[in-house]
Amino acid sequence: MLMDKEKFIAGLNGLDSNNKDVICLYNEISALAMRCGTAEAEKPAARNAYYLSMEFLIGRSFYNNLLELGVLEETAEILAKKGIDISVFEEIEDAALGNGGLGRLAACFLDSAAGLGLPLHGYGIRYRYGLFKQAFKNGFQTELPDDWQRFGDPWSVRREDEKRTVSFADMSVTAVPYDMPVFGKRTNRLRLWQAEGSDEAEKISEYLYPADDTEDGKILRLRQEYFFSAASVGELLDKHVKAHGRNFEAFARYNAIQLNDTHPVLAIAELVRLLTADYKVDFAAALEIAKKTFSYTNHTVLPEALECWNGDIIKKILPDIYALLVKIHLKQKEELLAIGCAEKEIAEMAVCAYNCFSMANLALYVCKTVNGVARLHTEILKDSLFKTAYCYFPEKFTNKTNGITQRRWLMLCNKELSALIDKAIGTGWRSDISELGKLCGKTAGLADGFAEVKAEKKRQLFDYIKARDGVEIPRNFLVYAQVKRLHEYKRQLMTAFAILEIYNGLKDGSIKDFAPSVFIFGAKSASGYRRAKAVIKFINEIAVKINADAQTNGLLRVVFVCNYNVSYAEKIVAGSDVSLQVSTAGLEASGTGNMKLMMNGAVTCGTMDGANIEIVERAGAENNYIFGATVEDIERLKKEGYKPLEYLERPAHARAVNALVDGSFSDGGTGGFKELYDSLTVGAGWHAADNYFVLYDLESYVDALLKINADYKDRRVFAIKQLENVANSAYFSSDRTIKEYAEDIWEI
Ligand code: 26V
Repeated sequence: MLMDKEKFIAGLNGLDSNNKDVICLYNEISALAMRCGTAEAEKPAARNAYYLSMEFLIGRSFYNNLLELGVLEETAEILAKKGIDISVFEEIEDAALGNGGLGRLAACFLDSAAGLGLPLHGYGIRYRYGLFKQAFKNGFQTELPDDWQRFGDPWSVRREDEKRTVSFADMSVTAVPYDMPVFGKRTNRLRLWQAEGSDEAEKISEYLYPADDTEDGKILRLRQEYFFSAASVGELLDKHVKAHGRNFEAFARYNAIQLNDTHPVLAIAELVRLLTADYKVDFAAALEIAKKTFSYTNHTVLPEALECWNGDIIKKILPDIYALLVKIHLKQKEELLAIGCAEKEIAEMAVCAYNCFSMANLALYVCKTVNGVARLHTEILKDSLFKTAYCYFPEKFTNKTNGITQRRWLMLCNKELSALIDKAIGTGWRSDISELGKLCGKTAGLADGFAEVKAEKKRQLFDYIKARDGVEIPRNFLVYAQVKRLHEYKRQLMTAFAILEIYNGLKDGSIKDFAPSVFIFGAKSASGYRRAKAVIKFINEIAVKINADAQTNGLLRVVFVCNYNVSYAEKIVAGSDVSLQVSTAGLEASGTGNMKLMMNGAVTCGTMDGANIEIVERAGAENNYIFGATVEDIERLKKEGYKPLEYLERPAHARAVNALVDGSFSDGGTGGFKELYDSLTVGAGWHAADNYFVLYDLESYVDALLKINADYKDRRVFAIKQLENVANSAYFSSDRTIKEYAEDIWEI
C-alpha cells in the first residue's frame, strides 16, 4: 500500500470547505495527501541512481499526485458532493522550474521510475522564480516573474536538519533541501536545493537561467551549476561514509549519477575534490571512482549550447575546482598520448583548450557512458560532434530514445481516449504500457469512437482557448499544432509562411475544397532572443489579419496561445489532429512534444529529424506526413553552396516572405521583421543566408499540409491513421526509456 487511503478519504469527507477559497482548499487537500501518502517510509534501496538536472519542469502536481496515489476519482466525487468541481484547482499554476524539453524529460523520468518501482532520485535547484510568465502586449512577448510559490508549496518539505554548506572563494552558501515525494510503486524523492545565508547567496537560487550575456551573469550561472552539483555530491559522499565508512572503492557500487546535459558536469570535479581533499584519497584513485560513477546525456548539437567556462572565471570563484580541472586535463592528455592519439585529436577532446574548459569534453573523458536522446541524434554525436571521442572510446556511446509518461500525457490529460482504450483492450495498458499495442488490428473498428473523442477534446480545447486567449474557433476545425520553445531551428517562421501561402491561395481561389482549419502555436522565446521574439510578433500579426478576414475565416484561423506551459500542453496535445515537427534535419535532438501528440492520436507532419524518424518507423509512413530535406540533403546543400534566393523565385514563396517587409504587417517600428527577412536572404556576420533551410523546405511543407487537409475529408480513414499512431506509441513511454537506463547504465 502506497497510501493510507481510508485515512485520506475520512479526512477529505471531514474537510470543512465552507468559506474557503481555492488556494486554501488546495493546500489543505494536498497536505492531507502528503500526510497519508508518505506514511509508509521509503524502502531503502542498496543501489540508487541520481538524476542531476538544472531543470525539473514538473507542471501542476495536484491531479498527478492524486492519480499516482490512486485517489483522484474518489477525491473528485467527494468534492462534488461538497459542491466543488475538482477542475477549480486548474487555477493553481504550474511549478515551471524548467525551460522546455530537457526539464520536462527530467520530470517524466522521475514519474516513470517511481511508477516502475526503481530507485531514481532527482537533485536540482529550488528557484524562487521559475520560467517567466509570458504576456502579449500588442502582439509582442513580454515577461513577468513566475511567483509560483504564491499558492503555497504543499508538496514540498523543507529539511532544515539536512542543510549543507557550499563554499565559493568569496562566500559560503547554505544549501537547504526541499523534498518533493514522487509517488508511484515506490515513493522516490526529488530534492531541490535552496540557497540561503545572505542576499548574495540567495541570488543563486533566485532565477532559472539568469541572463548570461555579461560577466556577472556568467558567474552567477557558474555558481548555480556548482551550487547544486556540490550540495548533491557532497551529500551522497557523506551518506556513503556513514553507511560504509571509508570504503570509497564501493561508492560506485551504491551510486549511479546521471548528468542531465553539461550543466551538472562540475559534480565530477567536486567528487574528486572531496575524495582527495577531505579523505586523502590519491588523485588517480579518486578519478577512477568518478569514472565508474557518472554518466552523461547530451541534449543538443547546437554549438552555442555546449558550455565552455573561461578558466579565469573558474579560478576566481572556485580556485580548488580550477586546480583539479587542470590536473584532470593533464591526466587526460597523458592517457590520450599513451593510446596513441595525435596532437590534433587530443586538442579536439581536451578538457581545456586556450584557457576554456569544455564541460562536454570533461564529461566525455570521465563518464562511463554518453548517450544521445534519439537514434539519429546519437548517430550524429558519433559521426560529427563527438567523432574523435567515439573513434577512441566507442564502448561509451549508447542511445536512449526519449519518452514521455503516459500517466500525465494520456491517462490524466485524455480521460476520454483512455476510456475508449479500456473498452477496446481492457485496462492492463494502464500498468503495462506495452499492452497499448493490442490496439493494432482494432483501429478500423474504433474509428468512429475515436472521432467522437477527438471532437470532444477539441471542444474542450476551443473553450479553453476562448476563455484564456479570447479567440473563437468554430467546432470541428482541423487542428494543426506547433507547440515548443521558440527557436529558429524549430522553424515556426516556416509555418508562418506556409499559412500565408494557404491564405493567399484561399483568397485567389487557387486552393479549393479546403477543410476548415486552425493553426495553434504555443511557445516562449528567451527574453533576449530578438529574432524569436520577432517571429512571435509576426505570427500574432498574421493571426489578427486572418481571423478578421470574413472572406476566409470560415476556413482558416490562427492562434498563438499566451503563456504556453505544461498545463496548456495537456489541453493542446489532447485536442490536436496534426503535430507539426518541422525542425531543420539534424538539429532537433529528439523532441518529446511529438510523442505526446502521437500518443493522443495526432498524425505527425514533420521532417526526418530527432525522434520523428522512430515515430514514423513505428506508426507507418502511410499514417504520417514526412517532407523536406534529410540530414544528407542538408549536408549536400551546404557543400554545394545553398542559394536560398533561388527558392524565392516561386511567386507564392516570394509573396509570403515579402510580407515581412512589404508593409503587409507592422513590427511596430522595431526592425524585427526586416531582420528576419535579412537572415533568410543575406545572412548575418555569424551565419549564411537562411541557415535553417526554411526556403528550401517551404514548398514541400505546404504540399504536406495540403495533403493532410485533403486526407482529412475522409474522416474515418483519417481517424484510423490517427489511431494507428496511438496504437504504436507505447515505445515512446518514458517507462521504456527508464527501463533502458536502469538496465544498461544504472544497473539498478
Ligand atoms: C539551449 C540553448 C542555450 C543557449 C542558446 C541556444 C540554445 C539552444 C538550445 C538549447 C537546448 C538545451 C538542451 C535542450 O533543452 N534540449 C532538448 O532536450 C529535449 C530532451 O532530450 C529534446 O527532446 C529536444 O530535442 C532538445 O532540444
